[in-house]
Amino acid sequence: MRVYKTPEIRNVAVVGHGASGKTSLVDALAFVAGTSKRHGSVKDGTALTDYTADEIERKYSINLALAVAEWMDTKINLIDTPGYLDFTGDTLAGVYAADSAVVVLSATAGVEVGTEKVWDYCERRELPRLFFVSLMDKEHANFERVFNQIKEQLTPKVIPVEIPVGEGPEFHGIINLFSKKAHLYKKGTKAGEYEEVDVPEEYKDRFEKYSQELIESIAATDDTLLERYLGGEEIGRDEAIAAMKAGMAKNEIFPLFCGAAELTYGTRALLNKLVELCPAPNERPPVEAQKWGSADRVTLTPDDSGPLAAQVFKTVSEPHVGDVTLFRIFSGHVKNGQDVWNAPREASEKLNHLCVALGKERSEIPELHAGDIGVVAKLRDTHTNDTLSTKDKGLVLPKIPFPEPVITVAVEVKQRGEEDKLSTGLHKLHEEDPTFHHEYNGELAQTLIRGLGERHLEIVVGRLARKFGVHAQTTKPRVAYRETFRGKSEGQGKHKKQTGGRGQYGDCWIRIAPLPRGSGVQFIDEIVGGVIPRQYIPAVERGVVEAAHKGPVAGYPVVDFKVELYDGSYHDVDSNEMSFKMAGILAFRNVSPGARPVLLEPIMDVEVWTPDDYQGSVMGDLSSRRGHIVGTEKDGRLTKVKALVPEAELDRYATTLHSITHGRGTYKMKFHVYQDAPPDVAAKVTEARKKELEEAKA
Ligand SMILES: Nc1nc2c(ncn2[C@@H]2O[C@H](COP(=O)(O)OP(=O)(O)OP(=O)(O)O)[C@@H](O)[C@H]2O)c(=O)[nH]1
Ligand SMILES: [Mg+2]
Repeated sequence: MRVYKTPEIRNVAVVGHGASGKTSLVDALAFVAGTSKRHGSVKDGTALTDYTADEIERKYSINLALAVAEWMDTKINLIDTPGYLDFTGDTLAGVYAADSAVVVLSATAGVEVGTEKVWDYCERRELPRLFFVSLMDKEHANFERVFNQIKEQLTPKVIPVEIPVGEGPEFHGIINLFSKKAHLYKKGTKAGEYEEVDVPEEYKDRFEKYSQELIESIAATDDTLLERYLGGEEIGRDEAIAAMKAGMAKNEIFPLFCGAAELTYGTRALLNKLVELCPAPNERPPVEAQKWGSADRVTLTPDDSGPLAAQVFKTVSEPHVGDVTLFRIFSGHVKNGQDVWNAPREASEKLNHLCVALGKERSEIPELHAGDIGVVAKLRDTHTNDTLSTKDKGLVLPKIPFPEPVITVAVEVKQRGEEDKLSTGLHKLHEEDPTFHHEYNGELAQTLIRGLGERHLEIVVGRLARKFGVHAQTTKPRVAYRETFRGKSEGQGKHKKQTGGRGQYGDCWIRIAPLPRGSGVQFIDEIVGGVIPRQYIPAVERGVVEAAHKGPVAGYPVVDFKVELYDGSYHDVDSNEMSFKMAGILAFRNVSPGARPVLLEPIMDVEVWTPDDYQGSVMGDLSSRRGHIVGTEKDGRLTKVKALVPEAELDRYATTLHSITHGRGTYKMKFHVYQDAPPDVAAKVTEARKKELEEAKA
């Protein structure tokens, strides 16, 4: 592959709902352009950008992946992104690396949840976009319906540039409104070849209607053009294309194309338009970066002579290769073998074997110009969302705002002794995928993993086995219950041992009383007359505090109470700190059961955003989880439901919400307060805990 200059580059993210045909489209575009020598297919596991073992097995995209279509002396960098919301972090990364996007829709399913999601991502970046309605050959395909859905649900500024000839199994051609010609495809077309004919008689009316709409929409984006159009002047093809490109750059117009990627129908016209309508990197607004080590900001344009700033938007770890880094150059240029600098990590890196990627194939390239996308393996300390610059001009680009995890599960190794391998593996996986998080929770004695959905975490566990040889299984995360007291109680703790030589003696009397929520543990020394010598009092406190880690109800930490130490006795020879600490432990154990101990459960503050249609089901479900609805309010197109729900009832809530709202609902939750658990819940938790502690002993 040759080296392309900045104006000859198009960075295009291919986005859309799951199974809308993105990967098939990317494969077809690269093949029809001749850059890829083989027409692959998702079904056979040979698609260019679905090449990992997980993807081949499951037949859907999990990772963002790159391909190239060289067309009209232009390099189109195609960024294939996953449609499933569990992998939406990669989709967002793709959008941030791109200068424009193709929004792919299925001709049978139309606008879906995932389409709305990627539309929002593109809006954030104000990316110029075009629509491609694929799968036009599928039974029940309906171009008009999809067009209307886009108009109503995404943008009124959508305008068809092509209309299909036939739909479903009859689909065999496309009328282009710019060229005023029809392209007819023969069965068995290999690489999008067509016969060009005049618009068929029976399509004349539709053609006229759509052509009229198209030219009016284009004219509406430009005042002088509009004037000429209204004055009855003809607007030429090149002029119309230029105006459309300018309108797209301002997000004032979104052209609509159609085809059947798998059959390669409609791919040539789309390639033409990606070159003609999508911006080169230098036609996009500049970006701001921060000078490392100072508060100064610099404005960067994709200029070869500018300071180097390249953003790592994806890291893949490949068997036998290690980490492969995908980056987009926002300013400056790089040469094969060049040294670069990762300022925040103070890491010097060498770009050995600088490459461009065509699916899993990588080919070495001598240099990459500003705005281009490249791939390099074996960087030592560079991860997703880092910026590569040079040592004399350390720069940091704004980070890609990856989504926060929505689901948490616990993970444990199947074989004892693999805990270290587990933690190393999880750490590596997080560096690869910033939407995946992990932590060890000492209190729960569990490793928790968080991600964007059950499918996401399932893939993570699979990768652990495949890449790091750690076989793990997921379990329910434990709940961090607490205990406290409702009443008062007092009594003694006495530790006395007489063994051979020197004995042990400590004796104390304490009073336990409840405190308001959030007060913690207070220890009050009320000893008078030296019945316990000063130096032993802190030891008693340590004993009490230690014993309170395991409460009388079910062995959970006890909170919000005070302990008054009011009496005791000592022995001149046998008393020491250890003995008084023991006395404190015993005192707590003796006295605490009498102070009406209760179990506290964590209550979460939950906010759910749902379309109105599902509001009733969402609220019903929250109530069935012992939730208390606090209120509802309108939030744009959605309704926000606020509720307080016990954490114990929220296990895998993301999955339920997804199914109740058909993927449209989202939620956030954070810890709110500890509250008395109802007696039946407390009884169950106590029972379960008893078993757990017994098992741990065994
Ligand atoms: N009939 C028909 N089927 C197609 C066409 N394009 C893709 N398909 C099939 O539709 C399914 C989904 O295609 P993909 O290309 O994997 O869709 P995707 O958008 O990449 O899906 P995700 O990666 O899950 O987001 C596969 O079974 C394809 O074989 C087409 O033009 N016509
Ligand atoms: Mg795909």
